[in-house]
Amino acid sequence: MEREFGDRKIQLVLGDITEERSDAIVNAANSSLLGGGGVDGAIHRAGGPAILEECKAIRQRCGECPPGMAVITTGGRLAARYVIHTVGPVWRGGRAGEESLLSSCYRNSLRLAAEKGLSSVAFPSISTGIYGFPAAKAAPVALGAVARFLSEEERSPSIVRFVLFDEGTFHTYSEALADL
Ligand code: AR6
Repeated sequence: MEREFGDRKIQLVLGDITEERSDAIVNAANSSLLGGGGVDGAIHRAGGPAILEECKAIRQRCGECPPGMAVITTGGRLAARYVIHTVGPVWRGGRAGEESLLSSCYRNSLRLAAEKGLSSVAFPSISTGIYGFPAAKAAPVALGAVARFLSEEERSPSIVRFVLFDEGTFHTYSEALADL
C-alpha cells in the first residue's frame, strides 16, 4: 500500500522494523533514552551496544528527551545507518495534548533526517503499544504529519515507510492512508 505526494511517497508494510534497509529507522523511545521494551528493546538488541553508548552521551549533554522531541544516533549493527529516537506521548484520554505531541514526533524525526540529507526513513507506529494511544486515532495524526512534511519541506526524504508489526495496525493505517 502506498500513496504519492508529488515526487515523494508514503508506503505501508507489515513487518519488523529492525530488518529495515532504509537510511534511518525511528525508535519509539522513552524520555530516559536508555532503552525499554517493545520496539525500543528490539532495536537495541538488534543494533548492539553502540546505540546505547550514543544515547548515554546525549543524555549527559542534553538531559532527558521530552515527549514530541527526537535525537539521532548510529544504527550500530543494523542495516539502517541511523536510528532516530523519538518520545511519544503516553495516552491520557486525549485531552492532554497527545495528538499534537504525536504529530511533533513525526515532524521532528523527519527534520533530523532532512538535516542529514537522508532519502528514506522507516517509522513504527509510535505510542500505540505500551503508551496506549489508540491506533485508530494515531494513524491519521501520524500519516497527516508525514504527508504535510513531504509536501512542504524541500529537503524531505523521498520515501517514508511505516513498518507495522501486526495486521490490525496495518489495516488501521491502510484505511487512514486511503482517507487522507
Ligand atoms: N518492528 C515494528 N514495530 C514493532 C516492533 C518491531 N520489531 N516491536 C513492536 N512494534 P511500543 P510505545 C510495534 O510499545 O507505545 C518502550 O518500553 C508495537 O506492536 O514499542 O511508543 C519504550 O522504552 C506497536 O504497534 O512503543 C517506552 O517506554 C508499536 O511498535 C515505551 O515502550 C509501538 O509500541 C514506548 O511505548
